[in-house]
Amino acid sequence: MNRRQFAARSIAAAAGAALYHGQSYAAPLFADRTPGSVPESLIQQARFPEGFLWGTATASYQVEGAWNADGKGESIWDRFTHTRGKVRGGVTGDVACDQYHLYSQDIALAKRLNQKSYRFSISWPRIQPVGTGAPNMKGLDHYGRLVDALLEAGIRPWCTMYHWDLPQALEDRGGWPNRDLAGYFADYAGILAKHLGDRITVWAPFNMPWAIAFMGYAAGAFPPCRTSFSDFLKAAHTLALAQAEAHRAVKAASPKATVGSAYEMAPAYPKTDSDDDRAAAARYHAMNNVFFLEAAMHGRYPKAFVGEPPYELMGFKAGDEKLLYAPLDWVGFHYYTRRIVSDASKERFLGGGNFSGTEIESNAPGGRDPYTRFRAAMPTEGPLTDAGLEVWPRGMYDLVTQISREYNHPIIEITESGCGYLDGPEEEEKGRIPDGRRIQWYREVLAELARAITDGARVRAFHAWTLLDNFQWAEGYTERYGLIYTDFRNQKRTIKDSGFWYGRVAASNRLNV
Ligand code: IFM
Repeated sequence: MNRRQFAARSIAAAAGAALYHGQSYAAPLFADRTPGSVPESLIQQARFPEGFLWGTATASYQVEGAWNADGKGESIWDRFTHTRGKVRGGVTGDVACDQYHLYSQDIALAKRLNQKSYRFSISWPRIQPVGTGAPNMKGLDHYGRLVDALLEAGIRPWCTMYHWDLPQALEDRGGWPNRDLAGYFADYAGILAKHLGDRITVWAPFNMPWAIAFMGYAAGAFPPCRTSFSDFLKAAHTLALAQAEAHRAVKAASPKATVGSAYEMAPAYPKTDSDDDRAAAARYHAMNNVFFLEAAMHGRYPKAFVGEPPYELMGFKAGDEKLLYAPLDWVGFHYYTRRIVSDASKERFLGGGNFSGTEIESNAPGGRDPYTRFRAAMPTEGPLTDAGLEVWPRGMYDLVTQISREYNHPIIEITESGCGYLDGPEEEEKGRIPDGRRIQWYREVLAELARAITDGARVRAFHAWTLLDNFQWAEGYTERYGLIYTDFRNQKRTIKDSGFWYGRVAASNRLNV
């Protein structure tokens, strides 16, 4: 696997929950790694509560296009995709799904599929072209129209304030390792809440903050492509501060606001039953899953590091614990796949790996980075999707029940979950898209979610990733996660079989449809 494939797999699989009860792990989970599917009876019996919010998720850079329209500034993803050799096929998100112009049509499609929630992100450089200063009213008006159209369609607007498209001007000022960005981000969040907070009540500051910090500043796989572990730590701390500052800014500007999250998470299982591997899996859970959740809920970082957190390197100042504290109203996280984690703390750390293999950390002596010291591999016992992720439905149950347990049964929203399969229109089917593998993926993962709800998890929403095939970051247009097929030559949308199926699920709260 090359560096790019690693990056693509990592963003979807980026994280893992070490499965333990209190201090000791649930050994049966390790023993129970039988590949294979969920019993059909579980799928047939699955029921979701009345009022459950079925939705889809998207992200500004992946769908909007219109990269320089109406006063928008340059983002780091514009700069990255405009640099030769960065994206598979040399493509860009300049047009993507052109949703900036076609949003009414896409919302009509979501309504046709009985959707009740739409998670979208706002592009910071549309609102503040250089990341600071007075808002660009044309950008705000665009999102105002989008939100109005959603409300008109009976769909809840769900806003991610940042899904990776940092204004390039702020990267030029040091990017996320620069602590000042926490304040700039809070200003931006306040602007959004002031102008849109009368209609949006559900907000999350960041999509996948760990990936922002690690993939951008340590792995160098995403813009700004830096490879400095201390920059990664600093970026992580700024993001945690920014999350809390934005939370306060949104609440101050909009009394109706509720603030949660859109964290990447995946259950992590220790590779062996050894104490070392169990401890490594716990560090993985702390770093990749709950680092920002713990910061918000308790004003502290979890035990992600071998030894004490490297506070100095992170730029942690006295009193920061108070700034980090901003308890979430509900907890949002993604589920795609799982991780198998092993300890690397007894080896000499030799520099972070070569970015080949299933995981950077799999072939890096000493682990993924000098501080967390674990390897996390993506197993291949289950079948793989076309996008290369292992299908492991049981992980949804394990993850949801673990977070419920650890955080005192919060309200949970699944902010993303989905699979990349390349099925397209079939001529002999008159253009129909029979993507049965995607339907089966959702049937099984959702059956496991229903089981977690039956067992007491307070899950109120599920957002499929994604409404329509879109720009898949460094993989360009070579992966398709949509319930709707996008023909990028002419922007024609075709609902896949999975889209029709998901629409029936949304109408009936059951999976045997
Ligand atoms: O497309 C991405 C999305 O932007 C973030 N989560 C994972 C998805 C699939 O890789």
